[in-house]
Amino acid sequence: MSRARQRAWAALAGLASAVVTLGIAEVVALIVAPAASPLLAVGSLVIDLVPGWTKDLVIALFGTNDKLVLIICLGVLVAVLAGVLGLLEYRRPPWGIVGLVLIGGIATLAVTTRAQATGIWALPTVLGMIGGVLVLRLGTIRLRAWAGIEQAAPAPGVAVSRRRFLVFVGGTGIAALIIGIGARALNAGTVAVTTVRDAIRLPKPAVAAPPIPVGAELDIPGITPLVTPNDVFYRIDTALQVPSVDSSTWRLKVTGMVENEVEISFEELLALPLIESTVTLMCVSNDVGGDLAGNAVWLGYPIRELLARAKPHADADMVLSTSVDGFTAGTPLAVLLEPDRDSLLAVGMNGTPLPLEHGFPVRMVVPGLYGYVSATKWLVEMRVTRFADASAYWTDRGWSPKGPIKTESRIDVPSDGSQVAAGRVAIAGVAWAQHTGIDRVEVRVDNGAWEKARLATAISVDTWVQWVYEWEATSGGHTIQVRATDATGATQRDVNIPTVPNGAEGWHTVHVSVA
Ligand SMILES: Nc1nc2c(c(=O)[nH]1)N[C@H]1C(S)=C(S)[C@@H](COP(=O)(O)O)O[C@H]1N2
Ligand SMILES: [Mo]
Repeated sequence: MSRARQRAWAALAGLASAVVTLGIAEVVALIVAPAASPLLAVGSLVIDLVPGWTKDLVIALFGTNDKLVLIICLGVLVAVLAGVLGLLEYRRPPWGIVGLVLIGGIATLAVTTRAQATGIWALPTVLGMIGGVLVLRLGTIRLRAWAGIEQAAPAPGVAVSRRRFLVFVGGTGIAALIIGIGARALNAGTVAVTTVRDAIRLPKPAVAAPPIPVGAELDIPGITPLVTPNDVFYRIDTALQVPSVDSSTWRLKVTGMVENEVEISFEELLALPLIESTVTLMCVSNDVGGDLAGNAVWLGYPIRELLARAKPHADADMVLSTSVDGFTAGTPLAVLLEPDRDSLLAVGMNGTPLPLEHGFPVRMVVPGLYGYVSATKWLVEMRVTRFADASAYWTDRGWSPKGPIKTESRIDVPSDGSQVAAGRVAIAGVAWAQHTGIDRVEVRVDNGAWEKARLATAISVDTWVQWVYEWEATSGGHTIQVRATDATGATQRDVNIPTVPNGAEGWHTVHVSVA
């Protein structure tokens, strides 16, 4: 093979390694944080670093295409550098790899010094670089074998070693290109919607949530916080990638068995009198003692008001809500119409627009019903229909069509398997009977008598309530159990019912050893 040809193929191996680096980085960024893409970070760094006159010149020459020009320039730069690294690694290993790691290091710096970056933002670039190094090394080894510089014994024929090189470099390069472009497009969408979300100023509620009552939050280390901060709020959905829905083009349609179909934009929704309500959201997949539950102050428009405009037919009994990603939930129409239940088209969560993962721009929140039958995120349509005629996502997969939340109680402290010192120990946790309210929580130790726990003040019947029982712990191993009684007088039963098909039931039990 001629020298020129060898150089061209070496440059191609370099290019494949660069594409693999960036492709892996984009895919990892999807999971870690879309803004942690090295392409984006280096591009932004260039914008920050180039002297003012270059920027002015580019804008003067290309106008609003300035970003496109930057991206093309970056692409050309990446391609040239990649070719040079390929050549270097081919002629003088390991200098190509050293160069790649150096450039990757600079990109890592660019990513981790961006606003809001955390250490984990380095991951996409670092993992991408590892992939790139592998491709660069293996690609150039195969090229040397093909050119007859490096011979394995016994040497394969030229045709075989050529095919090995082309399949490896071509295959990894093309696969990474396709996957990388897809991931980049998704990342770009998320970053754009994040910008839109950051610019939103939520209106003041027409009816504010009453202040958290005094004595609602017990001062006990390790107990579940009364209101769950957004960043630790549990997340359950079927979306591999969080949908990016632009609130400025979002519309909600009310369709089906209604007299008037209704369509509403985000701006129109924000202009309506919004109410605030604190509601505990709960997943049907929550095991006894599990943590798939959270409590937030939601801002939204009552669903019954929107339905009143649409005027549902008398024989309808279900609202099938649909998410932009195709998820559906079937909610009893009667529940949504109840005048004293704050079923909301929520736009705000604990004082901010809904986080992307929690359904931005609009989701449903229905007090008293499990999320799978009521809490549709990224909501786009509400179709009024009948349970006899329609079924929702999880109903099609074996879960009950209806999902009222079951009464539960949970021991937060002491945790299962922990060690505590003898003497006064606070056994504490939360209990909930959404939209009914908790009347009593009882604790028993080692199958002894049930003792009444002290209930904190509840925010409302739609939220969990904290409780505590002061226990005189004696040394040895102990079993602690809890049960709650709701406001109708129904006590949690001593059963062991799994989550499928309509929610787990049983007494939460923990074992502790007292020193
Ligand atoms: N679009 C969409 N909405 C959804 C789901 C989903 O998979 N997709 N899951 C539901 C379920 S099962 C629950 S428990 C709640 C969880 O809401 P969260 O992730 O905000 O806690 O969202 C509901 N809304
Ligand atoms: Mo759920």
